[in-house]
Amino acid sequence: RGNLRSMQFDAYYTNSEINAWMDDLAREYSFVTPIIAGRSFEGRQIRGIKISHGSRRKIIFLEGGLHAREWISPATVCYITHQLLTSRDPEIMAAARDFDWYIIPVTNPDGYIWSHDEFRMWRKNRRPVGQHFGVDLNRNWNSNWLVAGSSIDPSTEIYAGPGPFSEPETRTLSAYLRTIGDRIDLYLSFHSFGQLLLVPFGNSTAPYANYHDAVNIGRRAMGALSVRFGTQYVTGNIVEAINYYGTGGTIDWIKEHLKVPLVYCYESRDRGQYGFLLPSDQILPNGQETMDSVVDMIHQARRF
Ligand code: ING
Ligand code: ZN
Repeated sequence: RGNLRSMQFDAYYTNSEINAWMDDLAREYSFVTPIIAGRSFEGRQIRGIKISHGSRRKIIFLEGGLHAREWISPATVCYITHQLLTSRDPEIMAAARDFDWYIIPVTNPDGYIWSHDEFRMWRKNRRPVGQHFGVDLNRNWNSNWLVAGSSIDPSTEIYAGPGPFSEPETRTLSAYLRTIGDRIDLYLSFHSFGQLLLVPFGNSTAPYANYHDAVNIGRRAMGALSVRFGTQYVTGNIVEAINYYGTGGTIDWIKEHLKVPLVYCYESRDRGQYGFLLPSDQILPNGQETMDSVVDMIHQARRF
């Protein structure tokens, strides 16, 4: 498991299997290069790959595994990567060629490893805080930090940390993103679960410049997602779609500080039957329908 030929998407992969697979990809394809987008609290690299057939093209950024227990997220990011590299579908081949793809399957490696080895339902990173552990990396970004749907109590799942960007994962990844931010056309953050497509912001329904375009593109893409298996997603900002608040999240910072035109957070399958424990036989269908939606988004964004 973990090597190029055996990535079958019929099981969830560990952090080291995903790393081994990325190493294989970089060896196999001349246009794939390893990237290091930051480091974790426990000192691991935040690793990814770049797929690039040219220089300084517009970027599509895929970020997975910010929350440890949402295993379908790294799996989906790996599936999309696999499709970009192996599909014979002309639209997918064109998408792979026409953009620089920056892909990070596991943004919170310490947490992901903890979820595999010690406690399946772990969400946060692994920083010790007094008697407790972990900062919620989707509340730690420097955008409306601690304003809503976040906590200063380290015992909670939504602990925002002692300050904005207090955590190495968010601090180093945001610094990396700043170096390429002006070229990012589309940023996709993968979470689970709920079958939602979220747009910024986490504390307000007030529309911003291209809010309506972003929602319309998202809705149409979710129509494309539903074609294959009938899976229904709801599109909207976090307040409308989930009906709770949450600030200091990745997508809000990307929108506010990098001004990326299209920024979405997928909340993948399912709607709660299995929740975070989505059976591994859904990795493939979830990946396929998600890929369908990404292809549609790119199709729309090209004309945007
Ligand atoms: N959901 C996200 C969470 O961090 C979210 C929803 C997205 C909140 C974007 C804020 C910003 O709560 C899960 N399942 O992690
Ligand atoms: Zn999440």
